[in-house]
Amino acid sequence: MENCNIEHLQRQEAVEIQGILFFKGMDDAWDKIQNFQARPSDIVIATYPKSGTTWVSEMMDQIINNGDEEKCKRDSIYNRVVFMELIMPGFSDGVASLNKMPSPRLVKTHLPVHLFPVSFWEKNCKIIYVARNAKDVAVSYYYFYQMAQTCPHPGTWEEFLDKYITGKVCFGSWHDHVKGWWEKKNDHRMLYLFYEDIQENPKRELLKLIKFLEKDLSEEVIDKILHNTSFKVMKNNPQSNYTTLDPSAMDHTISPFMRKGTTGDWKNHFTVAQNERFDVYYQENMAGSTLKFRTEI
Ligand code: PPS
Repeated sequence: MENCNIEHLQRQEAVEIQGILFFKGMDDAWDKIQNFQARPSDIVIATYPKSGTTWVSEMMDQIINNGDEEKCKRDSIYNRVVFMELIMPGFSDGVASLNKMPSPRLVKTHLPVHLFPVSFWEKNCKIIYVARNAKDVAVSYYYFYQMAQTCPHPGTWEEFLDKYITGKVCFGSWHDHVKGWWEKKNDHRMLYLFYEDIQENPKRELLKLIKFLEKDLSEEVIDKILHNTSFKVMKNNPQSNYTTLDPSAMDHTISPFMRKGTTGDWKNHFTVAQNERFDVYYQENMAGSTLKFRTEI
């Protein structure tokens, strides 16, 4: 991603690819995305938007750099962990950036599992998937749609929630995303984490990540990483809070990227009627799945 004025790219209509909405620009680059050439040492962070991507990305970069905080301040999070499929000419070309990057590369994706480039499976890359409960994601995504000017118009909260429930937001249905990746996890080198678990016990989840990445770090380094990836520290770190992007791309006066960082904020936004409708839809779509979420901790 580039720190430049992108007024010409603001509020474009989403484009539909194989029934799923994406940002304009990705349609023209679709073949390039699908043919992405992975390297065996690539480490992927896969998420549905607003599920803890930046949080876990920062942890991953800190882990592979042995907790060296100065090294981790070398660049903004979006250049350290590159959003592969974000291709918007004049603003971002994730594939081109990754092609130039030395190994080991940290790769961010929001693609649903069935649209993830096959090269990653063929090269047996390590994948970390992070999932967050659907209600908090809805709220976080709504604020993000307002502040991120590359998103289509969010409409009112009621309108946005309706689009979210029916999967008519960028990157498609939350249900399909979390279930799709969950079903894949036993066939592949994948660590499936939950935002709520990280919040409840960050050390326990960080240790899982360290083990998965086959690193051996001292207690002192682990504590340092925990400190540097806390919400408060990341919110005040320009290299992790997205304030290095031009305001024409993200307007933090509308809502900061590092907004609340909590579980249960949905209760401050859902009306009783919206919650009831959401629960009905949720039961229908999650019936039979072994995947369970917590909406409060
Ligand atoms: S994106 O745009 O999809 O990459 O967004 P993503 O990083 O997945 O999600 C952003 C939400 O994660 C919260 N966040 C954190 N929570 C707790 N601790 C830490 N360190 C942290 N870092 C980011 C961020 O505040 C967004 O959630 P909300 O609920 O909007 O605050």
